[in-house]
Amino acid sequence: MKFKSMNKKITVLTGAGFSRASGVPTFRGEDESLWSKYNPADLATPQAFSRNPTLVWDWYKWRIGIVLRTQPNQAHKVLATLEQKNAAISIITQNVDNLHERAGSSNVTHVHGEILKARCTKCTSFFTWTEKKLEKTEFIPQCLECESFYRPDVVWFGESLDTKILGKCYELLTHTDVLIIAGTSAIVFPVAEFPFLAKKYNPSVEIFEFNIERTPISSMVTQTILGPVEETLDNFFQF
Ligand code: BJW
Ligand code: ZN
Repeated sequence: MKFKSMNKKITVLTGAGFSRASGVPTFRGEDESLWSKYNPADLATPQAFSRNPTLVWDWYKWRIGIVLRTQPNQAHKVLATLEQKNAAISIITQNVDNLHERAGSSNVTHVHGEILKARCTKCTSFFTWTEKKLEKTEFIPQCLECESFYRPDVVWFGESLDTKILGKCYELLTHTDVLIIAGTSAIVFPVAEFPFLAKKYNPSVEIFEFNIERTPISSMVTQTILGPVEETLDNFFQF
């Protein structure tokens, strides 16, 4: 199928499958996925961090290393090219990597935070991870201003999403002509509600899902395009 992007507002919602071809592990599904090897309750909750910050930071440092050393794939590049060609495109990503930005997309909203950023658990201090900093940081990173621990600047289970960021998402979702949902299992709330919200506000919104398998939202979208998104997205748009 060839989709003409001219004069249409496009919102793209991406998930872990979008970065899979770049070597960033997904959370669910395949044997190598994070939650088939690790328990999220031990690593991705505020309680896990209070109990064992060293364990949590060791796991995040491993994942930060993967993100620092990887490159955007063809799917990231397709979205950046669309923007270059003046398509009205906005990206909402659940991904904590920065691969959309590194491919050249500028309108990117991170709903679950950014793994390359760390923020102080007490004050407003934060920093960005680099390869050098990762190499030098042996223990839990600690704030120079107030001596508290830093934590990864991501959204853990049981934590609320930033209200300003959610507001931006609602604005995009309720004013879009086309919603592309790619590489997400669509089971984590509140993001899992986004396609329903878009359809509620605009019943004629066109929703295209890109995934290697069907998901809980497949029955409500206009069309599901099955296959690896790094291959199928390129063919979808008429440049
Ligand atoms: C390909 C491909 C290829 C592979 N091409 N496709 C209502 C009901 C029930 C529970 C809740 C509820 N409301 C809230 C909750 C609790 C919870 C939740 O939703 N739990 C569910 C598991 C049921 N939600 C929360 O806690 C959220 N907070 C919240 O709602 O606050 C208010 C509240 C709190 C408590 C109670 C009630 C209200 C916060 C959620 C934070 C999620 N955090 C994580 C970790 C981020 C940090 C980090 O990276 O470490 O975010 S979990 C993880 O899942 C990560 C992801 O962003 C998120 C979504 O995953 P995603 O992107 O969909 O990836 P996968 O791996 O699941 O799927 C990959 C897909 O790609 C698959 O479909 C593959 O087929 C496909 N694929 N290769 C195309 N090449
Ligand atoms: Zn501090």
